[in-house]
Amino acid sequence: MSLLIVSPFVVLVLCPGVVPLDLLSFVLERDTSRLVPGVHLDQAEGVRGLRFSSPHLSMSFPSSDLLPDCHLFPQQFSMVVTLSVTRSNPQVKYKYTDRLFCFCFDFSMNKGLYLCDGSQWITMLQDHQRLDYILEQQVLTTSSETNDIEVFQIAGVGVMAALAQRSPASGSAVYLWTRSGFQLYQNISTHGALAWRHFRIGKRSYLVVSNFGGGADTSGAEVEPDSSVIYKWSRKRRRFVHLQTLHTHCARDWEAFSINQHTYLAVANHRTGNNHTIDSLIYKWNRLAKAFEVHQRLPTSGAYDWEFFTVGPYNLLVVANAFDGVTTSVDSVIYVWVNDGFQVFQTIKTYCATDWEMFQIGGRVFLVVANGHRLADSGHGRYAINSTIYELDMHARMFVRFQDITTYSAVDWEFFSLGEEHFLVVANSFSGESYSLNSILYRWQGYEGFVPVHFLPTIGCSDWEFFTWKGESYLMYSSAKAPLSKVFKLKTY
Ligand SMILES: [Ca+2]
Ligand SMILES: [Ca+2]
Ligand SMILES: [Ca+2]
Repeated sequence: MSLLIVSPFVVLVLCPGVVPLDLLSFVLERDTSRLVPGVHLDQAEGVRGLRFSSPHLSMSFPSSDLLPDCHLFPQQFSMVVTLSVTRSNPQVKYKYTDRLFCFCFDFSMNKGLYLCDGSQWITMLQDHQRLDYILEQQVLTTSSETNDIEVFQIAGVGVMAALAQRSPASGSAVYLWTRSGFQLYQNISTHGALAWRHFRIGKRSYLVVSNFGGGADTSGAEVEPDSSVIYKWSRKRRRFVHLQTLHTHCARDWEAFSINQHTYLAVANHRTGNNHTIDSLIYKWNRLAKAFEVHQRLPTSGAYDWEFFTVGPYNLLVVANAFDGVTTSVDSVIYVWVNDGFQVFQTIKTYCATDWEMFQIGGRVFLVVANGHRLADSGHGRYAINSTIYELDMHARMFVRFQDITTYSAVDWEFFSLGEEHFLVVANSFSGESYSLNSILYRWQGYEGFVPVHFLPTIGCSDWEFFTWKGESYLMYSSAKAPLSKVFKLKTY
């Protein structure tokens, strides 16, 4: 994770005579003769401070350089500083001690100011916005049906969305968010794209896409090998350029993560011809070769999704196994990183598992699985089945069932927070008869768990993505059955 100071509005007020400390000194005191670009000294009512007028990449550095014991950064945040104060601030009540405090000004997800005391985030100031209703903001006509969306940000460019599109003729589109919604930015040649993932190595942005090649012939043999392609964001050309091609097998998902400052990618190889019990691979970035190399092979059964997450010092990776060639009732596996590789931590019975989503509420850790369908003895599938939320039992050191939710061939769960409210939206893709059905938005209601609050009609829903931009929150869905995607604005009050 990299720390990037991005807010154009923050004025950090320091008491007279106090020099910038800790995190700020990292970026400000590299060359004390001059301030880094975008930072100006400011004086107001007897106090001197620093004004950040524009973000600058030279102010980024890995947060792990400074905070080895702080594992609790939210996924998105705007700024973390440490302050030395000798008197209490009227707005933010705290006293100076010799302990290291991290402050998080979060303008993206839970607007507010948070204090990390080394073990947890304490809310100091928070915008108490609540979800009112959902507005259709944009109907995006796409060149073909879409299997997956990846929404990400490129510094200095903005919010982008890469759509994994079915048609080999038109390839896949990367859109840029503008005042009038998503506009086509770059078209990338793909064939039967299944999934995109954005990731960073240091300050550089990358995208990886999985292509489903020719599939299999009647004997079940692969016609032409599938491949996944990694693209690098070229700051000069302001577009994605080819970096590396990897041989994959109907890869349904790519996951990116870093452990001990090394970058890894996990691919979910779904099948080779008709064979679903194959290996999925973990790749590691080789800094010298500037390429990914195979690091570990893990046996999977019709793998559909990888989800990486951390709990305290532990690095965990869970695979959604969908099908073993006979049944969809197979074990999905949670792995834990030990020494230099993943070992089995726990197995969980799933039914054509297509997605895992990890989220935290308070100090509680949850995993929710999207179960696609169960095969009956007749060979027909049952699509209205339970998808299950599991909670990590910290004492038993295992995930235990927390709540069952009926879903309809679920293919994706998306968790997000607005103010102090937490939500899950499920992509229901097929009722057993129709692809036109509601995706459902659930709100966290404590003891009751997640309760349905909004019903969103979709057609062949394949993915939901949440994103924020300039203080507004949005949801986007893609369709695997119609050439359209939709962006919704979350109206708050
Ligand atoms: Ca996605
Ligand atoms: Ca997932
Ligand atoms: Ca999603």
